[in-house]
This record gives sequence, C-alpha cells and structure tokens, in this order.
Amino acid sequence: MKKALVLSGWVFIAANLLTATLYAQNTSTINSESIRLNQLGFYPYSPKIAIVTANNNSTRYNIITADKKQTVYTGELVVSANPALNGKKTFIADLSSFHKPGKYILSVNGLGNSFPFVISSAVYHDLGIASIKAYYYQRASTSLPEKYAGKWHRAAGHPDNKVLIHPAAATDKRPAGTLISAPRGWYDAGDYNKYVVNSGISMGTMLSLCEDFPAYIKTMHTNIPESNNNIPDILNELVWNLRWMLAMQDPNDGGVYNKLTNAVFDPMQMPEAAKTPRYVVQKGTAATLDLAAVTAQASRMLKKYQKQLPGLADSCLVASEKAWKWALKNPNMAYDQVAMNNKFSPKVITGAYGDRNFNDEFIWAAAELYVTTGNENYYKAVSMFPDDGMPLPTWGNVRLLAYYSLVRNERSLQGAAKNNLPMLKNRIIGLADNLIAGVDQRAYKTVMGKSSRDFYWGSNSLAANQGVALVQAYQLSGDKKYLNYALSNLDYLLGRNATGYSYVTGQGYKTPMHPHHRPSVSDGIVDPVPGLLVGGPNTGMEDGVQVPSMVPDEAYIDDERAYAANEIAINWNAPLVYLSNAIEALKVKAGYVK
Ligand code: 9MR
Repeated sequence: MKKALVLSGWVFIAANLLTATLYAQNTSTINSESIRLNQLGFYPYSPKIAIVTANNNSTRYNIITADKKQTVYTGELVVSANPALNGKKTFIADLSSFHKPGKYILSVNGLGNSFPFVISSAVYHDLGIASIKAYYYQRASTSLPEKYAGKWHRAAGHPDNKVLIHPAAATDKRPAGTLISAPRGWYDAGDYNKYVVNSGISMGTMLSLCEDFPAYIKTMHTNIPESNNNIPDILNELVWNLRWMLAMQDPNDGGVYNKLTNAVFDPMQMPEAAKTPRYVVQKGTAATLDLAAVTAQASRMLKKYQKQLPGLADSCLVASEKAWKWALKNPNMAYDQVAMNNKFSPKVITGAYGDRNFNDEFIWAAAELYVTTGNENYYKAVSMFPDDGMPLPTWGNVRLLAYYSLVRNERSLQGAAKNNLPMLKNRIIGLADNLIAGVDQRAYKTVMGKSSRDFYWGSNSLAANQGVALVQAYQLSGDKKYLNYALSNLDYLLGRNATGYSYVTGQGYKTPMHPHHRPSVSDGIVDPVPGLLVGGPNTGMEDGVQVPSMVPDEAYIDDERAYAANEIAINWNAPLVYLSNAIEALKVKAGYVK
C-alpha cells in the first residue's frame, strides 16, 4: 500500500475538488452504507439476506439490474425480532426466492443502493482460491516471481538455513549457538516469525478440507510453482509448511521447538530487508503434540502421492511417533516466555502462543495417530472425552480437530472408538444446534454475534470456525439447515455485519486496505496482498489504537497499526479456506446450484 503523497498548494486544492465532484456523482446512486450484504453475492438457490441498518420510511426494497435499467424483484423489509449489539433493530430483506443469475443492486427508496452483487453458480470460487493462494504469499525463504504472484512479486527473505539454537533450547548434542537449517514454512501473520503451535491448527484445519473433499481439491488451481506436478495445489502448499515443521523437530530426541523467531519483531519492511539473527527457542509439549497430530494426518493424506513425494508419508509417520514419545516423557512442558527471558539472553519478545493446558493436544495427537496407524493403544492412551465440552478450535484448544478426524474416518474405527461414535456424532449435532439457536431472531441473522463475548482478538476466525462446525453437522446429518447457517457466517465475513466490511482483502468492495501485514505495508503497491482475512472486531484494543466504536461488533478499524483488529494470520485464514471451499464443494449436493 502506497504511503499517502503529501500534496501541497494548488495541486492539493485541485485534487480535493476532483474528489468532491466524483463523490457527489456517486453518492446519490450507489453504496448506501446502511445496506449490508455479502459483497460477492449468492448462489441461485441459496438463502439471500440483506440487512438495512438505518431507520427509514420505506417498507419495501427493489432488486434492480446493475445497469439500473430494470427492476427485477421487489420485496418487503421486515423489522428484526431483536436489536443488534448497538441496541437498534434492523430491517431484513430476504430475497431468497429470487434465483436468476446476473449482476444486481439492492435499492431502498430514500436510502440508496447496495454495492453490486452477483447471483452465480460459482460465486465463491475465486474466494476459495484466493484464501489458499494467500499462503503462497506468506511463504518464507523464497522469492515470489511475477508469474505466480502478479503485482505482489517480491524477493526472497528469511532463508532460515542458519538458525541459532537459543540458550533456552540448548542440549548436549545441540549446545547454544549451534546452527540448524529450517527453511520454508509460512510467515505466521503480519510478522515474519514461524510458530509451530499456530501452524498446527492451521495445517490441521486445511488437511481436513483435503480429507473431506478429495475430489474437489483436485479442481483447485492456485498457480504456484508446483502446479501441474500431479498433486493438488492445496496439498503442495501444505507440504511447503510441512517440510519446515519437520525441521523444527530435534532428531536427537523427537521434541519440537516452539518457534523459529527473531528476538524482536522485524520493522515494517519487506522480507528481503530483514537480516537479524533467527533462533529456535525451547521445546514444548504443545508444539510437539501439534506436530505429532499434523504429521500423522499428513501421512495418511500423502500416502496417495508416494510416487510424487517419495518417502514423505513415511517420514511424517516416523516424526509423529517420535514426537508422541517425547510428549509422553515431557507431558507438561509449557512455553513460558517471561520465565525464559528471566533466565536467558537474548530476550525473545515475539508472539508466545503460550498454551498451558495440553489435554486437548494429547487428544488430537492420539486421535490422528490412532486413525493413521489403527493402533488402539493411541486411542486408549488418553481420556478421549474428559467432559462433554465441544470447544471450537483455537490455537490453544484443538480438541475438536480430533473429533472431526474420528468422525470423518468412521469406517476405519474399531473397538472403543467405534462404540463411542454415535455419542460423538450426537455431540457434533448438539454443538451445531447450540450454534443455530436464536439466529433467526438476531439483527443480522448470522450465527456469529450471539453475544459480546464473540468479539475478541481474531474474532473473524470464530465466525469461520463456527461455519466449519456447521459444515461438519451438515455432512453428518444431511440436514441442509446446518449448511444454510454455515453460509450465514460466510455472509457475515463478506459484509453482512455491523461494520459493512468484507473482511477479506481483495474480495468485495469495502475491504481492508491497510492490514497489519508487513509486505502489504511496505511493498509500495496500493492494494494489499489478496485473500487475507483480518482479525476483525475486538474491543480489547491491545494495540492501543482507538477503534471508532466500542460496540463489540463495531470495534474494528482498517489501520495498519491496529494489530489486535486488523492483522492477518494463518490460523484465521485456515477456517476461511475450509468454509469457502467446502461450500463450493457442496453447492450441488445442497441444491444451491441446479
Ligand atoms: O492470535 C493470537 C491471540 O489469540 C493472542 O491473544 C495474541 C496475544 O498473545 O497473539 C495472537 O497471535 C499473534 C502472535 O502472537 C504473533 N503473530 C501474530 C499473531 C496474530 O496477532
């Protein structure tokens, strides 16, 4: 994104006049801020809801063609049963019974027009591709040639082939200062560090898409250097990060370093400008078990590609079992960065992902190892259902990833795992039923936004993960209502929400232009790197940047300094990859497209 040019004197006045004229021409006819809908549009036979937030005297809305020549549909605005979090009721336009493909505008007398939207049978195709292509742009240790990266092409940064063992990670065989090589992987977020814990949930979520939709993923073409190697592009992308993760395991004992990082965050600069030393820090139980889970799951996915990737599936399983054994010996090794910094130098002050409870990581690793090997000892090694909780996945809680894997591999379950299956399925449906309760009475009619508590650091990933859970419930039950509600959260992310933003860079009209993302801030290109989901509304303001509203679902600002509301991250994009592509994969089965 280009820094604003400082204009002076008459140039400045002339520029302002021009802007004012263009603005006057536009406002009367387009883009009413108070009409909120999925800015990409809808499938011909999917639910189609728009929300009007302003009080107005119209009781009806019109759908007009994008050229504004023809009114093709009119409908009634219905006042919402409950108010939004700002205390105001909304007006709901339900255009679900309009099916005709085309490009349209929703218009309300006295208020104005919505952004144009399409009705099309491939409406989320580009989003699905962009959300995974975003990981290509996050690649460390490689240049991104124009052929693949377009205008966002850039030089290589962070080779990570001479990484120091931090004093906190020193062992006899690898004393402090030993150099190891751990290149590749994805940058975690707006920063350039690589964290195993956060890679774990991201990989698990996207491997699950591959496992759930093996035929569909072959149709995803992302134009990356590995394309056309007879491996689906998404798997190629995941292998890029997998190879880095494997290098984070100490071959001497199987333990896994928490992260590969600078001592302090890089400034807002391009990757190639970063030259400070990189370290791997202390090993930990969460990182080690996350690696065990990911490599076990990857191993069964990669079996089909032994010819293209000789030995990789086997190496993954070996790494997984080694990691598991290390974790059994070190079941409680938290990553406590503050304690570490009190003892060792240099101090490391990048992200911690400092999980302290490892029950869920044990459950996830055990489930993946059990499914991959069929060895029931893994299943029995943990208490698979320690309570009746079904916590949606976050970097600190990966329990549900285990349950999803067990259910999707139901045909290979035996013994206790098989016996527990009906109960597990009921719990997933129960989770989905909880998610959808009361949605129709809400002001935005989305699953996201049940309460103020939904709006924390990375809230958009909650919306996406709720969507993933609902897709699972649909897959289990065949009941289309779950998929419709999953779609309501995709609508939330793409504009049917209290800020009117589509939160994915480059997807829609009112989109983040200033994400807290080092390449986007420093590359001199106006448009940010595309396909990235920003964190979203969060009243925490941990970054100290004042948000324009403290109403929880409005607490968002498109400001590059606002890392607590406007950063991007691999664990937030992953459920968007799942949700958007799962819906594209299921659209015919669900009857959205005939
Ligand atoms: O997503 C993380 C969020 O849950 C935590 O509250 C926050 C503070 O610890 O850290 C977030 O993760 C950041 C990580 O530490 C460093 N890279 C950027 C991540 C997204 O902001």
